[in-house]
Amino acid sequence: MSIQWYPGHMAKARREILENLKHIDVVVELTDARIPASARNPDIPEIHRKPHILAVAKCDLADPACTEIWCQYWRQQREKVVLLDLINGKGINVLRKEITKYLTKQKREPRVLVVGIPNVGKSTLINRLAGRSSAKVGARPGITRGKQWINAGGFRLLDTPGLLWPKLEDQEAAKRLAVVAAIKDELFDAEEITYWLLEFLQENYPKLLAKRYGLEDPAVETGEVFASIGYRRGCLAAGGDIDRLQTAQVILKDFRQGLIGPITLELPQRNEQNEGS
Ligand SMILES: Nc1nc2c(ncn2[C@@H]2O[C@H](COP(=O)(O)OP(=O)(O)OP(=O)(O)O)[C@@H](O)[C@H]2O)c(=O)[nH]1
Ligand SMILES: [Mg+2]
Repeated sequence: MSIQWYPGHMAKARREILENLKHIDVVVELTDARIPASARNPDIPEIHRKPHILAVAKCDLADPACTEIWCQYWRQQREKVVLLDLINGKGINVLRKEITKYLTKQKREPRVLVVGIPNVGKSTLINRLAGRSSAKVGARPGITRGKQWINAGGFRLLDTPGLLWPKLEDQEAAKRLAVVAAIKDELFDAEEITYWLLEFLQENYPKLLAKRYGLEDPAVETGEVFASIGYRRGCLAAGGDIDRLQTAQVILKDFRQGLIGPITLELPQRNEQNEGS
């Protein structure tokens, strides 16, 4: 099954971002700490020609040891990086300071563009920077549909709809995007994605998986892990079998809320890690 999502509002948002870019003083590119690479570069290379800050949201949901590896990698790449936990407001003041460093004195109010994939936290970040709830926020992708300027006292912020790529060439990345809810749930097979996630957790986070679901042996076949979670969580269909869709939804929801534990789904590729070192 191939995962793709590029509705009309994304194509329009991309065009509008390009049109507005000449008026922008600083770009804040938001990525997700659980999938720092797959969540980046939403098909607008032009944003890198502006003063650029990489803001990393959802650090509270990511594995701190992996975040440290990513930070080392970004340092090698000479990226300006700010780590954020937008739920608890961590990193906001650091980001505000970094933004204002780039803002030179000029007649008009400086303008800051916030870009990133759907559901990564752009509107939440803007509300935090503005100190009030001006932008609509939600746990589903595709909440922001059109661009919106918001005053943050000292500069203006442009909130934009989440962008993906016209074609998701890398289907492994597409799976990670589906797991973190950057892609609408209706557009992929929840059971297939959950199997993929369980295999990853069995290999990389077996203890967290076993603890969350009371599994005696997290190394058994993935189908068995899936079924025992379904039974334990009471996801039952008629006839006493597990309800497979409901089981998948429970696991995805647990992951997205951080209930399995702090987990990162990818590290820098080895060739990326060696670059510049
Ligand atoms: N745990 C955690 N949740 C976050 C963080 N930042 C944002 N969220 C949650 O992520 C969800 C999406 O946030 P939004 O601000 O609506 O995301 P967006 O990027 O504007 O999404 P679209 O407008 O759909 O593209 C909301 O449920 C937020 O509460 C964070 O740092 N940590
Ligand atoms: Mg939004």
